[in-house]
Amino acid sequence: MSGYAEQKNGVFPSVCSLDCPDQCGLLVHKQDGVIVKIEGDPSHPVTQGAICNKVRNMTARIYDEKRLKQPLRRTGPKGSGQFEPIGWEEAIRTITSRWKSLIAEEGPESILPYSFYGNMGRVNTEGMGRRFFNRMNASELIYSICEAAGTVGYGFTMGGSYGTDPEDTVHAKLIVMWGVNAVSTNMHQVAIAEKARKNGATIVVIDVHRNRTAKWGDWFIPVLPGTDAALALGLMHVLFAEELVDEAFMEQYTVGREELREHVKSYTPEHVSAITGVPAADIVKLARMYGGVDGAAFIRIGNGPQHHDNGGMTTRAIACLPALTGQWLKKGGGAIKGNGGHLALNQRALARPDLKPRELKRPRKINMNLLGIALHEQEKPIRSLYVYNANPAVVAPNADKVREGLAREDLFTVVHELFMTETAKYADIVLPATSTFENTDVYSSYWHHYVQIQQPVIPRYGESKSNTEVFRLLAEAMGYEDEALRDSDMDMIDQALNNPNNPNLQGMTAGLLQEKQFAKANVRPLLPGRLRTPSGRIELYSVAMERQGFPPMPTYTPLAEDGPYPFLFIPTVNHNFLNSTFAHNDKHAAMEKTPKLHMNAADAEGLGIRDGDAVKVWNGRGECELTAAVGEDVLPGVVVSQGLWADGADRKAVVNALTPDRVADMGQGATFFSGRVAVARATV
Ligand SMILES: Nc1nc2c(c(=O)[nH]1)N[C@H]1C(S)=C(S)[C@@H](COP(=O)(O)OP(=O)(O)OC[C@H]3O[C@@H](n4cnc5c(=O)[nH]c(N)nc54)[C@H](O)[C@@H]3O)O[C@H]1N2
Ligand SMILES: Nc1nc2c(c(=O)[nH]1)N[C@H]1C(S)=C(S)[C@@H](COP(=O)(O)OP(=O)(O)OC[C@H]3O[C@@H](n4cnc5c(=O)[nH]c(N)nc54)[C@H](O)[C@@H]3O)O[C@H]1N2
Ligand code: SF4
Ligand SMILES: [Mo]
Repeated sequence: MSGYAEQKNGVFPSVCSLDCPDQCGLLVHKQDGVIVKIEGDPSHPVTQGAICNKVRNMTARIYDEKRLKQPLRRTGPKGSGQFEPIGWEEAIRTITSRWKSLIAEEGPESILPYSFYGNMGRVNTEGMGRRFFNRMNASELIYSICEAAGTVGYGFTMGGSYGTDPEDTVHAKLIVMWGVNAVSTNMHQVAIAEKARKNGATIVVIDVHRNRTAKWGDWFIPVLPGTDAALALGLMHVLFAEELVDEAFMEQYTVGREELREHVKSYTPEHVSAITGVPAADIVKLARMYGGVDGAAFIRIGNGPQHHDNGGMTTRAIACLPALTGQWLKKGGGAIKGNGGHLALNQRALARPDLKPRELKRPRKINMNLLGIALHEQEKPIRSLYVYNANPAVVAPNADKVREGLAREDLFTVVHELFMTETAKYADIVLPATSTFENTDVYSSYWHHYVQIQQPVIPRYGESKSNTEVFRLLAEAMGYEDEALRDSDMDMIDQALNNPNNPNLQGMTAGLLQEKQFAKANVRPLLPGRLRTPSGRIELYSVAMERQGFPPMPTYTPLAEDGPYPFLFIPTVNHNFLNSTFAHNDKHAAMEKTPKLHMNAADAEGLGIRDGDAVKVWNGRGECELTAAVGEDVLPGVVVSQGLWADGADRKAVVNALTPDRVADMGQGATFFSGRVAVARATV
């Protein structure tokens, strides 16, 4: 091992573990055994020493006095946050004896693991935990809360999560930030775009909110929520009509161009303008810009288009644009929705689905977006929930339903956490988690092409343990004897990197990463070459979609009905938190000040709301109280909040109390941005 953790003083290489595309290389400065400073590693080729404000202030989180130090047992009502400390042995015994009787009485499906990427380390997210619950044959979770809809939609067009190498995008002459608040959520894409801008590139931002990214761009195009597929089709209409398409490229590398040419004829700029709220002249202008650019055009696709009822199809539609103008052969041209496919690790080796007992039938699958509904299931109730790397009471849709479920007396809940989150407050047993600076793990970005290693830089905090350590203890106490449940973290890193299905990782080993800290995967350009679509080409027309009951070509479908409320509600994430992470740290909360609701001045005036007023926001699912930010940053009829805050002592601030638990058109994805709300001044 590195031995960094034992050294009292020095500067040690590390990697940011947060669920952020940038996956920065870090340098951790230690004095007298504690971290005194975290900065960017200037030798990292993509992140180049720059890091965000969140992580520059990370020491405030690592050493926050509110961090959990020992296992706890609940003493008060669920949700009250009253606990008493217990020892690890007792905690593990309590959990496993409960599980043993549940398995005997109701079967392993009565137990549900719930996790996400609070820590992006592959071994701690996709390794031992998955192995353990596979061995148990517990209910399976469908990991759909983030980018599932768009991943499926983009995949129909492009064959998987494969996009442009972001390092190449410095050569682009047109950069479109499409429903991505990159200044806050992908700052190095912004840094690269800044360099491209110095070389003459224009930056266009398509969003529902004049946010930091919109203000930074050259041209902001406000669009009505959930209408981007229509906008993409309108652009295609103009590209075909004005012969701005690259026929030779389409002929060689796509299927369905003639069908698409015919199909988009009805999406005239006037028709699309009526749907999207974008003036027809702007649709024509953008299409001419995109089709006429002298050089490469690059589109960064964010969560905006995909966290909607129609998110899969919308992403699929946007993903067709680069093919129409032959961008995939230009250095820096194309698109990034997610680049996870390029760096795919050996998932099977990590999760070991083969550990499932053969004699048992495959367990049910539960969509994490429907946790609230699942916890209310009567017939085969979930009796135990094990939560790690996630905070569903705040981040999951229809959060009040989730919290009602968590409050069930007959649900045995274990939460492994660094902080007393809203979710942890409902636990029967809370286990303290290490921070990733205390762990060994491997990281592969879903945006850039580097793989990195994390070696412990500080000793464990209090009695905390990493996810993998806890699962090894649980496995032992359950009496599971499989060798795979005893593998070390380094063993799992080796197994994960050895992926015969991904030639890009050839030569990538734990040893190499220990020596170099990071290494670039050997990713070749997508074209020329065969894509992983059924035809091997970019699919403008998709037979696979047709077979699955979707329209085979990109199509605009309006959002679902969502009750008689006047505003479309877009609850996005914020600058100083990472989803709900940091919401519990006073320093980060203070940087963000207060949870706001952005609304149009005309709407505010009609309701007698002034800037800075406390407002109540509600619908049939729940309510919360935010501070009005009145102006011209959103279109009339739209309200936007930023940040996944916890409830305060005196006000409700969990925006997901309002969000729909419908699933998107594809991938059973989340529809956080397709809900409707009413707004009024809060009475004081
Ligand atoms: N600072 C910070 N960074 C983060 C995160 C964080 O919480 N904070 N979260 C991380 C995670 S897990 C992820 S997945 C990524 C997400 O990063 P982004 O993709 O940037 O996600 P959001 O900030 O939700 O941005 C979605 C944007 O889409 C806009 N939008 C909403 N609806 C629509 C629409 O219908 N059309 C269009 N065109 N725009 C729309 C919103 O106004 C918002 O600006 O960021 C990661 N990085
Ligand atoms: N309204 C609305 N809701 C959203 C979104 C949105 O844009 N709007 N975004 C959605 C998206 S894109 C995502 S990805 C999800 C994110 O959902 P989550 O992944 O649940 O997000 P976080 O709030 O970051 O919670 C992660 C938790 O894991 C804990 N943690 C960190 N490291 C470790 C570890 O090593 N071990 C253990 N046991 N715990 C650890 C952290 O302390 C934190 O409390 O939220 C979704 N929810
Ligand atoms: S949160 Fe993102 S930008 Fe900030 S340090 Fe981590 S990887 Fe870099
Ligand atoms: Mo996400």
